[in-house]
Amino acid sequence: MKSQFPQDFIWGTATASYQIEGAAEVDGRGESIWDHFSRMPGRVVNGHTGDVACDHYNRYAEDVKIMAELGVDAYRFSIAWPRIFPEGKGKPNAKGLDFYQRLLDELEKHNIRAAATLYHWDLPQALQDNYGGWVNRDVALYFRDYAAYVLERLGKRLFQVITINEPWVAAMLGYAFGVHAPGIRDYKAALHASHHLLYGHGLAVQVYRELGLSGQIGITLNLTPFYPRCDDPRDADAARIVDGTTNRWFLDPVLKGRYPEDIVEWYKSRDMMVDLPADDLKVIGEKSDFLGINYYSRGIVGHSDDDPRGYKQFSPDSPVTDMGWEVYPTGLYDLLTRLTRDYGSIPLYITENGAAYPDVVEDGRVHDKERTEYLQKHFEQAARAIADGVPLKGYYVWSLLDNFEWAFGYTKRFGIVYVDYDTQKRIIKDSGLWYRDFLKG
Ligand code: IFM
Repeated sequence: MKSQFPQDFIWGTATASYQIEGAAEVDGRGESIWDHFSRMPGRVVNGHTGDVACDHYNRYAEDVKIMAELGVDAYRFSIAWPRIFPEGKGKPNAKGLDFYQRLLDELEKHNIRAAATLYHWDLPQALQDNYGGWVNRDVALYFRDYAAYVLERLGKRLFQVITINEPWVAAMLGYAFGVHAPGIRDYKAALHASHHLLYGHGLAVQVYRELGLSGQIGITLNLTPFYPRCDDPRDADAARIVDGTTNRWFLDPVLKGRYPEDIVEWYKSRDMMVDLPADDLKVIGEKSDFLGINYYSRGIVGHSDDDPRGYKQFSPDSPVTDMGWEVYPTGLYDLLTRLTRDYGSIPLYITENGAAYPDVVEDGRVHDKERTEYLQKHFEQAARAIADGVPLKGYYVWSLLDNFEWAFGYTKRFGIVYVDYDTQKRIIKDSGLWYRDFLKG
């Protein structure tokens, strides 16, 4: 199947700083909103925190060696803002940056290309305490300064830079629904946050251009295709709204320089719209080199007279992963072809795709047949999309390691490498061995 992908296709794995690094108080790292949130009783399952996680901060060389054994071309990781600026701004912490230099040395030793995400949700707590976090426009400016500091020093070593990971999740789960850090429940605040995250993205793209860096920069969005429950036009309308608030609210400003008019009207009709400076859209729409897509599943939407939003999501009868997310590989094909149809030929990267299953170790092995099947079927749909003309350039499996799955703590395992959290021993799961063999062609 590998031969169905172009020769120069990039195959990789992905992780994020707070989910794997641990070493929360080492070498001058400041507190992040996730350190703070995970200590609040009842916010994370079992009170788990990222204090130790996979201890990747100390074991990064071993983890890079595993990637080399797998044979990946690239590694997508994220840089922890509070390691670089413990207070979010002001005085940088050289030791924090040194860690990423060491990681890059190791990757280069093994010929693995580096793709760095600048923001994967670990906002310095000081920016939450003193400014209200992403609700405040100034935080986007501090993000620009942090991005400039990192890109000036590491930019040449990164073949790909992802500005912000999943602004919908950061804004909505963090500021509207309160299930992620910082745990706020205020929809209007979340709309402001979404705008400032996008503004921060645009500012980072500008910095990248000013520095004359020759790699690629773009944003990663969590994109979910939504399908109407049946052919009732009211269901189609419901699916349009959910697609609009979740997908187009982020795609349109980045790729077309404007918010989707139907959704602006929908928010206005519900008195939920906020003032968003129109001038910012010029910055948000700065030309990106690629679009990163995190795809896990689809949604089924129908109209509802009982729900105040006027719609409801419905569960399918098909198999789901340990997250309760339907396994729906065709959705990836639908999504990729739709993006090319609606947004033109911008190069696409799947920056995350994978599945959580309740893995067990048997005789030193992890027989995660379902995860292997999940990956295989999604790869097939990606190949199908390429054959139909989609400019898909790379694919990062989420995740290299089992890790801290946010509000679910360590109870959900997404890795193609198993982590025994008591001993920190790593075991390449059968899915990882399958991926290795696939990469060998
Ligand atoms: O673990 C997360 C990741 O941090 C962002 N995208 C979705 C993954 C699975 O929930």
